[in-house]
Amino acid sequence: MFRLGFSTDQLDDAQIAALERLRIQCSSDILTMTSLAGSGHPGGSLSSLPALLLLYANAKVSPDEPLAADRDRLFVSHGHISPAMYSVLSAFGYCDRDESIYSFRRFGSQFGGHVEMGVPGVEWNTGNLGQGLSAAVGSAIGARLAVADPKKDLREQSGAAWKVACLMGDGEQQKGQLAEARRLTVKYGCNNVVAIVDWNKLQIGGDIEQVMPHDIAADWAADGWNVIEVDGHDWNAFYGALKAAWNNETDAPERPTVILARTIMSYGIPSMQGMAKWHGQTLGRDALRDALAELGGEDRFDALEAKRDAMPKGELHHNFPEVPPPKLQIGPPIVYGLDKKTDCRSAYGAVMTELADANNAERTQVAAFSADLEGSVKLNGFHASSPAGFIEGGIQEHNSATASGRLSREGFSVFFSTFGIFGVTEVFNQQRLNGFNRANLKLVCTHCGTDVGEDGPTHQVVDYAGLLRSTFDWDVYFPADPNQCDRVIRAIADRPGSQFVGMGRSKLDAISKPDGSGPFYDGTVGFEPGRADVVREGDDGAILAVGRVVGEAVAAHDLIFERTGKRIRVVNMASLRPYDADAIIDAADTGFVLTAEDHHPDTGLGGLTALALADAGIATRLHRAGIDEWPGSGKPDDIFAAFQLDAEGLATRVITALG
Ligand SMILES: Cc1ncc(C[n+]2csc(CCOP(=O)(O)OP(=O)(O)O)c2C)c(N)n1
Repeated sequence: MFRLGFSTDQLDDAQIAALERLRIQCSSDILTMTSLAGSGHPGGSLSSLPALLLLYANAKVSPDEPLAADRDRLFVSHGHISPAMYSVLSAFGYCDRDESIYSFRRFGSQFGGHVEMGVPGVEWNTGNLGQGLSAAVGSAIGARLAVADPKKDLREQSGAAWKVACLMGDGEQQKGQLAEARRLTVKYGCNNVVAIVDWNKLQIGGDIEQVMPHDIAADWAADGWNVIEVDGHDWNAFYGALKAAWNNETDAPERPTVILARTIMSYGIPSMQGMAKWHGQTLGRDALRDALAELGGEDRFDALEAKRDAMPKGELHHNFPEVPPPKLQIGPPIVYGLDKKTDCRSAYGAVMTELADANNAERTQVAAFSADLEGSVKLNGFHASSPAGFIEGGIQEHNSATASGRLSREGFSVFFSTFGIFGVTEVFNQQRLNGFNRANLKLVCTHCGTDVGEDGPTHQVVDYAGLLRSTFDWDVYFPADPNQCDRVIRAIADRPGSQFVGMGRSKLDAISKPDGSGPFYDGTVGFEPGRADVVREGDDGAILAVGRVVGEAVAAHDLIFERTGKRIRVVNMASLRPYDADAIIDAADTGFVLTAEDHHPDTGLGGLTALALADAGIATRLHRAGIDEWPGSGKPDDIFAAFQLDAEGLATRVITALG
């Protein structure tokens, strides 16, 4: 396998000839696979090839151990250049060359339309432009944390366990998330990052200056990066720039470096060069023959077409490698008594401080991102105990979502906390892709629902549980009180997968046992995803409640009994995914079900309950209480009363419904 490893200052003729041979092989593969698929992106793939070839020839990566802990991490952000990525990975021995060509974009193949981790050597699934650098900086922070003194702020330290590269498109530079990522990279001293822009001056719509005028070099420089411009088709010049950036042999070695590689779209095929239409258009059979002749490449279309046609019918699989979080010291629960109210976020903060104390003394294992809301999300204790592990990402939630998601695939337990409106709805696509990337992120959001103080509808997120439940990956939990919050956080701290925990801002009473002898969630009751808890027994009807409304439902249970003598079951549905279908079906046996939530009832617990009952073929009386129109500014208690979600309102709903 061809290898340089930055071992020479200058490439000699033999090395350049070897790189040229690889370029022609990969260019042929790019043209052939896109023609066979009848779709894909040849233009940017061809211009991005030199960067990819130099990266795989020099970085510390190996097909023998694609996930080696100390490998360099190579990210491709403009995921549409998957043909280039697959051709280079096959040339370097990561995957089967023929299969990458004939099965490209076929259902059931791991060689997906955009860069995907089913192919060994791919670090992160990309395709939605502008996110790759955020993943790269997440990885780079992991490399810094791996060698950092946990008791000192990362910014006061240097060193990194691995290098990170991120290759991007030039049209892609228009995305704002890139600026967020640039700033975080500089803030945390990640000079272990090398960014490369494939500066072919074209994007789908034509000239990048026509689509969106933008001084790319000035932007990177303004955010504190070293900027090197280079001819991306001059092997020695590009190699020299990459080596200088990689080894921090620049005038400002403490800074990360971006290489703006001037390239030509569809490089190597004169009849296609410099034409935007080849961004996403493929060649027919005859045109392919001509293009391969121009390139000097081998024409293998017919043989591979036969293999493509002989492929068995594909099966759905996303066989992405899992990288679980570390096993942690979790510690015993903190039990909150009935004598005083506590907000769930303070309970969260208390567990986080304990996790930091127990796990981050020698080296950082738990990290937490904030978005300029450290005090509000109660991460101050964690920050004080674990200065290195606390990452303040600023008001840059898109970047923080992706960066924290990626960091969670680097062997750390990673939390990201902000208000629900900013952690989910603001950045839904980033969270969706964290799920698709098999991240292990713990997204713990405070100020959920209408429980945000008096901030009003812009901040009252009542439409987010359904968003997360509509993905295929996210688990969704809403603790009912500070005790359950403590148990939930402990349960997920070292659990793999994407997990969301939502809570409000207010102080709450601990849910009591039915006889009032102590908290329902005492030290003996842990949290199990997918398990609902009957907190009050009853067979005259049932309230299924979630989050802060559970306490109101418990109080409603007493009011209803006092007024009618009826016993209404109250079920805490804290886990909305996975969810407890049996608890819902059992509740229907009572003949009347009221769902109650601080959320849009169509897309939260109410909708879920309707589906669960319909799936089970059960007809029952179902009422759904929730926030069923834009709420408004006001005290959470007043809003609850207005939407009949307080104890009185729930009791009235039930008594009226039961006649
Ligand atoms: C966030 C996002 N918006 C739009 C697209 C659709 N899209 C795919 S490629 C592309 C143009 C990218 O241009 P550039 O980065 O210059 O890549 P090149 O044309 O050089 O391959 C667009 C708009 C996308 N993938 N992601």
